[in-house]
Amino acid sequence: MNVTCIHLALFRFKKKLYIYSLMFNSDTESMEKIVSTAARLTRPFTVVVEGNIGSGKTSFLNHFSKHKDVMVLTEPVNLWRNCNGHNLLGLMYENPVKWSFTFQSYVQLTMLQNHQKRTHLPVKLMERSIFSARYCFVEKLARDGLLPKPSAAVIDKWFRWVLHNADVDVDLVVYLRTSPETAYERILKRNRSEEETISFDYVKSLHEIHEQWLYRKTLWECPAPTLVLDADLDMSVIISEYDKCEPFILNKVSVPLEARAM
Ligand code: 8LK
Repeated sequence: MNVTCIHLALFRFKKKLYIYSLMFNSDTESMEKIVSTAARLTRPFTVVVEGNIGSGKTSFLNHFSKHKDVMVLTEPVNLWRNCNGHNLLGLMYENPVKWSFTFQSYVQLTMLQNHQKRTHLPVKLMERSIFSARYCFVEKLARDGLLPKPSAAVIDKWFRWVLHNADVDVDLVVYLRTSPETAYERILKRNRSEEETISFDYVKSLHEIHEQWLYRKTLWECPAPTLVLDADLDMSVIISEYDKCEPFILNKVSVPLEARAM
């Protein structure tokens, strides 16, 4: 057992001990307080929002960031753009053969940091995850031969190690499902400087990987039940779709095992 495992085991043990001590020692404390303390000490209901580039994740997160019970964690793009002064995102798009491994290693680390972030709020809503990092983006780069096989193997080893040794558990996946055409149109419209080189073909094949993973479920494992939203809808209409899925996100209602588009 290594040091990280011991720390993790010790933390879980202390947590349980504290909850038991509350339950057995307090005659005045109400059950409600015990339950809320236990909830605070355990992981929040964790939702990850997945989808192609340009699928509208930012609008979705902005919508839920107004909710008092939800901690929103956006993709750490600013970190990717400035790793000790280096714009890794820009370098990756400029020269993927040279920089994909560096960029994806950092993405994996920053995603793990987001999974590990604590909150006293009952719900944590993350933009993408360590799962899409490995299953969609690393996969795409490896398939295209832009990430050499030995480099992809190292990222995969790290990923598997993390799954077994850290808490990256997810309770719900929201898949913002767009057509590649709509996603590409939105990418062109937002005009992010690093993304100038993205081609329609790239968006199309990234779409296909998302479909296999989260819609058809023929690729990889899904880390949690999936809610599929029609994210092609216009902004004026999509708000009502967000509202419809609110009870699932706030953990008021469980998602049926095979939930499809709402
Ligand atoms: O999402 C912001 C930009 O970063 C977009 O151009 C796609 C790129 N990106 C990537 O190449 N690999 C990634 C993510 C984003 C997110 C994860 C988890 N992996």
